[in-house]
Amino acid sequence: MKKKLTFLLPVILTLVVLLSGCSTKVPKYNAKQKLGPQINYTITGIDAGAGIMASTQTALSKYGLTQNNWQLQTSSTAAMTSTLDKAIKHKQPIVITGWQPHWMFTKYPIKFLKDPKQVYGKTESIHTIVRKGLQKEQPQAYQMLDRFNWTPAEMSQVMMQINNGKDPQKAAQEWIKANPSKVHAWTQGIRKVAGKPTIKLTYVAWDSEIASTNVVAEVLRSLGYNVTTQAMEMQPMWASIATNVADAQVAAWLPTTSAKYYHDYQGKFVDLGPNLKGARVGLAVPKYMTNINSIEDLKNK
Ligand code: PBE
Repeated sequence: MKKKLTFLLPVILTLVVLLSGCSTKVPKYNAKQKLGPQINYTITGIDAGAGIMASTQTALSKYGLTQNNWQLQTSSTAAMTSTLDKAIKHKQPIVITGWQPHWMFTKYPIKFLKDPKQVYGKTESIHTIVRKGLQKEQPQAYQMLDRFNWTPAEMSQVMMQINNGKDPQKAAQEWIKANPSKVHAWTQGIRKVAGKPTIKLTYVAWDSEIASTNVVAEVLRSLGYNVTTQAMEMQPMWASIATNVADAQVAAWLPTTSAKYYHDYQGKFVDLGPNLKGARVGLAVPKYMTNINSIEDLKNK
C-alpha cells in the first residue's frame, strides 16, 4: 500500500498544480462589473525607484483611490510587461504604469488613461545631464552630448531591436550606421580626441535608457573616447554626476518623473536640455477595457 502511494505521488502533485492553476485563473474583463474587485484593486507597477512609481502614489491619493483600497504593486519592467502579456492573451483586466517611448505601446493594444488632475504632467522631455567641469575638461564630449537629440520614433527603433534579442551595443552600432546624417549633425566639426580619455556614462536599466546610453556611448567612441557605461538605481545615478564620479547621463525625464532628484541635486550638475521631446508617462490599460478611459474611472466604474 505504502509503495503504491509513493509511486502515485508525482501524479497527484501534477494534478494539484494543474487544478490550482485553473482555480486562480483571472476571468476575462467584464465591463458590467466594478473594475476594482476584478483585479484586487491592484495597479501593476515597476521598480520602486522609478519616478512613475512616486507619481502613481501621488495619483492614488489625489484621485481618492487609496481610501478606496487601491494599491500599487512594485515589481520590475520585465515582470510588469510579462504580466501584461498574459493578461492581454486572456483578455483579462489589468492596470499598469505605462510610458512612451516604449515597445509596450507597439507590441500591445493599450491606451493611456486620461489624467484630468495632471498628476503625471502633459508631455515630458528626456534631458541630458552632465557633471560640472566637463565642458572645460572634455569639450569635445561635452559638445556631442549637448547636440545629442532624437525623436521617440528613432529611440523606438533601437529599443525594438534590443527587445527582439539584439545585443544593445550591436543595436546601437547598427542604428548609427543606418542614420549617418543624424549622427553627423551631432559630431560635425568636432575633432577626434587623442590619448583615449575616459568618459563614464551612468544610467538606469530602463529600455529607453539602455537604447539612448548605448547610442551616445558608440558615438563618443567614434570621437576617440574610451567610454564606460554603468547601470544603477535612479538616486545613485544623479549622485554620480553631482559628485563627479561619472560624466553624463541621458536619462532625466522632466519636468515630473525625475523631479525629486532634479531638485535634490540642483546646482550640482549641468542640464543640457532635452535630447528627446514628446515622452509620456501615466497609467495604461488594454483597449478592450472600453469603459475605462480616465484614472477617475478606477474609482467609479
Ligand atoms: N520610466 C522610464 C522612468 C523613466 C524612464 C518612465 C519608467 C521613471 O522614472 O519612471
